[in-house]
Amino acid sequence: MPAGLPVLGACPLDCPDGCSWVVTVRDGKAVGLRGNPDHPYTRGALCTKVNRWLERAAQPDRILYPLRRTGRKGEGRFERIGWDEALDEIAGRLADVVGEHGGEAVWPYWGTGTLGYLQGLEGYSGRRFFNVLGASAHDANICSAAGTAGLAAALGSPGGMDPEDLAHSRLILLWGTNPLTSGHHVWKFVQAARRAGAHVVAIDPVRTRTAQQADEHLAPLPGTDAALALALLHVVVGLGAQDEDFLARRTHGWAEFRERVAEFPPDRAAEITGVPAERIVALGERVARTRPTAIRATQGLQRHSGGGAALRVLAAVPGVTGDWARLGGGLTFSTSGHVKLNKEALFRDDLRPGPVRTLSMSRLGEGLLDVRDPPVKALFVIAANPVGSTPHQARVRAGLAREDLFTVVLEQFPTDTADYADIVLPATAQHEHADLHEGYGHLYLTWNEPAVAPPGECLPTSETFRRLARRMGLDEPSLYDSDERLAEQLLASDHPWMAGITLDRLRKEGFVRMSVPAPFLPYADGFPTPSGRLEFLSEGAAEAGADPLAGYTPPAEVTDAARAARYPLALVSAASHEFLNTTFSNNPELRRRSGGPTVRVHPDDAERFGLRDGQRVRVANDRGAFEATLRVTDQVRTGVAATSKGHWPKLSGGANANAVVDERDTDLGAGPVFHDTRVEITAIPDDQENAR
Ligand SMILES: Nc1nc2c(c(=O)[nH]1)N[C@H]1C(S)=C(S)[C@@H](COP(=O)(O)OP(=O)(O)OC[C@H]3O[C@@H](n4cnc5c(=O)[nH]c(N)nc54)[C@H](O)[C@@H]3O)O[C@H]1N2
Ligand SMILES: Nc1nc2c(c(=O)[nH]1)N[C@H]1C(S)=C(S)[C@@H](COP(=O)(O)OP(=O)(O)OC[C@H]3O[C@@H](n4cnc5c(=O)[nH]c(N)nc54)[C@H](O)[C@@H]3O)O[C@H]1N2
Ligand SMILES: [Mo]
Repeated sequence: MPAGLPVLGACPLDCPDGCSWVVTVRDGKAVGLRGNPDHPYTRGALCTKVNRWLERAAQPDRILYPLRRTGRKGEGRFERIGWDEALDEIAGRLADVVGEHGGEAVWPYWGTGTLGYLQGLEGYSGRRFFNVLGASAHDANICSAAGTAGLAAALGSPGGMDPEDLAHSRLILLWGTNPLTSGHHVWKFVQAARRAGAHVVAIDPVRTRTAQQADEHLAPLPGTDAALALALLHVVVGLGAQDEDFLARRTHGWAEFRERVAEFPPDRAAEITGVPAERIVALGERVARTRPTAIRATQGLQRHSGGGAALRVLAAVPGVTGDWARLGGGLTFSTSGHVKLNKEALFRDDLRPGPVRTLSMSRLGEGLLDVRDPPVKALFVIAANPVGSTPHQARVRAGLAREDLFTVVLEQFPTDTADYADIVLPATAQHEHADLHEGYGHLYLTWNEPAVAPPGECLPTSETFRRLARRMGLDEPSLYDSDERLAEQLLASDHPWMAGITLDRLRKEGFVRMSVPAPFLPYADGFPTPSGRLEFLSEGAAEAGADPLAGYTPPAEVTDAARAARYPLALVSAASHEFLNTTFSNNPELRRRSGGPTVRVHPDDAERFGLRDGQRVRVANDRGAFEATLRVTDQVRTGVAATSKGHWPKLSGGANANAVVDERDTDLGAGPVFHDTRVEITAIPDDQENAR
């Protein structure tokens, strides 16, 4: 490490690990960045991507000044303007829109570029400002909504076990999660369990980096996990290995759920999932005899029509085995359910002039093209790149191209989305602003102290909205609270887990573990559901239009037989190793390492469709198409095509995987269905390729 002053900060990215980092500052410049060795989860290591954080922040394509569009929408031609001019124009246009169409015609579209409470999604920086205007509410459902809703139905909260307690597990099911790519710090705890003799199973249609390191890998067809889990329970119950005491005292609806389990013998599940029945029986026997068993499920398997149902059934597994009562047993999805910050005090939704409608982050195309009364007339895109990240790219582009839409994009880089902006405002990067973070894969809060002055005329998002409020002449005093004041309000929580956590302490120590009981058995005293028990049978789910009983919901694009026949492969577009969503995708070195967009298929499927390794192909359906290089490999099971999310469309021939993804909701939580997408793959003829 270079000599200089260490400044403690936090990685802002949308990743469960929420790392604590140390910036080294010399002569006012950030000259080094490393993982905080003292943080129990980060333990000194960052990742392939964030090791290049400072390099990314200093890239020549960084946006440093406010910009005004001079070309057509989408063309990406801009001129530099001053902040005064930018704020005047935005304030004027906003006042017109609100005056003519009402506040709900304004859509503040927050993304996951930073999860900070002060600058980003968690706290919705600027939310107070938009509340005063009466803007539409934004449902940030793009990532984990289905699983969160499914777990809420079953457990009452998505919190689950502390991932660090995986170290105490004897059997770990890594289910629809690829931690060695999407959040590798949990691996230390998996390895600790292994050293103590634990068996690790990956359940994923793709033999990922993680699956390659596991002791065993099962490759179900996408969207069929609930059927697999029900069959594992069928084996458990067949062996009489259910925990009758736990079931009687702690669960609701066991008699009904037991009948549902009986409907899924391994043979039937084998047909649905494509996993051989004897593998299901063997794993079911292992679950039956191994205490404690833990399930690590993250977002992958809930990006399906039945994503909510899948998490309900997965949460039921430790209910049947009684593992919820054991340290190292249960399920972990997102620890954010355990964070007890005073979010109401930060959000101030009471500032709204009245009730407002909610618009869905995963349905931006619909929001801009179809929504009426009032139509969306002003769009603020904050730390998001929806052209690259949101379903049905063609519709997103069509919406953003509307001439009567006023679009402001707060960004660090000239993304495909920024290309549609009327005004682009330059945003600071994490080491240039203050923020407060949780990690959704651990139980620590982390403070991010600004390490250096912002480059050019970049401003923190919080400051941008203070200036805009002033420009609009808004007199609500809380719009002008400083970042420190906001952090203090957020930390002022009377929940016992927040006891003793102050801004002073966070600043001094960098991070603080929430004061959860030790050992941490989150549902030791019951579940936060209406019945106080784990609910196999849930009235809340029934009210949301789902099956009252936890069960299997097939993927919609499979149930539609005509569609499945027309588009023979199920496309999974999961986390890429080199990018974080579309963040880092414009870093030259990481782009080079990614090898550009690829799509992997099994040798049998390649033969079936007459495709060869290394060929340029078109991955398409009736919504659109993207181009990729074909990789023929048995890492992918038959019937599946695997690509990765995150490529910038404009650096990849104009489209990425979201060109083919539908704007359709999951069963619970109204999340997106990224991995529930049927496609066909055809070779791009060589002459066409040469002509390009
Ligand atoms: N390097 C890197 N890290 C990231 C991200 C990134 O883009 N790059 N993204 C971050 C974000 S925003 C998130 S939400 C998380 C997401 O990280 P994960 O939760 O790991 O989610 P995915 O990468 O979407 O999918 C994980 C695995 O699920 C598999 N999968 C897909 N469908 C199914 C299914 O139906 N059943 C089963 N069993 N498996 C299935 C995929 O093949 C994939 O290997 O990672 C975060 N970390
Ligand atoms: N096909 C497919 N698509 C997916 C997924 C998938 O599995 N498959 N996963 C989805 C998931 S899990 C998620 S979370 C979404 C994420 O989708 P988005 O929320 O749109 O995230 P990104 O694409 O990373 O874009 C974030 C942008 O924020 C900018 N940014 C970073 N920090 C700041 C800041 O401090 N201030 C401002 N103003 N800007 C900042 C970055 O430069 C970047 O351009 O993508 C989804 N898209
Ligand atoms: Mo995400």
